[in-house]
Amino acid sequence: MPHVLSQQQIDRYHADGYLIVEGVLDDVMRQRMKNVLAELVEKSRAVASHDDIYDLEPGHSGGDPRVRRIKKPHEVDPVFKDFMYTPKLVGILQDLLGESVRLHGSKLNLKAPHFGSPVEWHQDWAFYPHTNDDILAVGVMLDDTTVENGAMYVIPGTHKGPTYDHHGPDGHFCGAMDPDICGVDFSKAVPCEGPAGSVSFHHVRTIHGSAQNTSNKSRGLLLYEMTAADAYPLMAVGKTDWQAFEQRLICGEETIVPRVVDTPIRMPLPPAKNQGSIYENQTAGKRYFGFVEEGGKKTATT
Ligand SMILES: O=C(O)CCC(=O)C(=O)O
Repeated sequence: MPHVLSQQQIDRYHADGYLIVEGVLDDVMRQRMKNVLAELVEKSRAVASHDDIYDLEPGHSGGDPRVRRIKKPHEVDPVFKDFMYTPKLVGILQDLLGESVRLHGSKLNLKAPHFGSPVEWHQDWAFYPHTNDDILAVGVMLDDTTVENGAMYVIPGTHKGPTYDHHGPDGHFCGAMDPDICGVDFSKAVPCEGPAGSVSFHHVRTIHGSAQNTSNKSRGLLLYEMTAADAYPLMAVGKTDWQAFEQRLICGEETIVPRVVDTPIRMPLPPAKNQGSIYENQTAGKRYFGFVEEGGKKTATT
């Protein structure tokens, strides 16, 4: 018996490679998150360049703080950790991934009104291949989310297709598909819209991306990458910090027996020249969502 979802929702996730569920994050916890976020943006005034917590938009300054991403929010404030263990979320994860689930990583992408950066088309699988692909990203909508304020788009069914090349012209990984040569029909993309508190779940192989925020409303998307506990990361072979790995078990049983499934894999190697975040990685690739020059710096736009 499923824990939270209906069998129809579970079947739809497996058929389309994504699912949106409303009302997973309650308003009290969401407000706590928004308050923490406002404080973090305020504190970023003292930060001049990307660091372990902040990924900054081009044009960021002490007088005009522009934060693009909070890195590893579950390590930055307990509210982002607490949410991972809320019964409704855990039940949905078990319905989609099986009884034992591990956190791979987290991030909080902010899209401020008017300038919030786009994210180019990609598959998360290209960044972190594992021994099996029972892996998904949880996208928690901290604001009412629409196309206008930069909703993430997914292309249904692409989780059953190939793993695309995410390398740039120089042969290095760049974390983005080349929109001109990949042959994907981007007109099939659908936006993950929903009222604040809704959560999208997209399969690790589903192609997705998002445009610039052109509205006057902010869009916060809190992302958790969750894996079946028996999916082992290929890039970490031989250098797994076991204690940290074990501590990321969200529910169920630990295992040291990886389940190995034949899936299309490309390693993200040689590594991206521009390190730090997907935004930095993608500056080396071609754009679908575009670029403008602002204050002598390149920034992305639709
Ligand atoms: O923030 C978004 O709209 C997309 C995020 C994403 O795909 C990523 O950070 O990998």
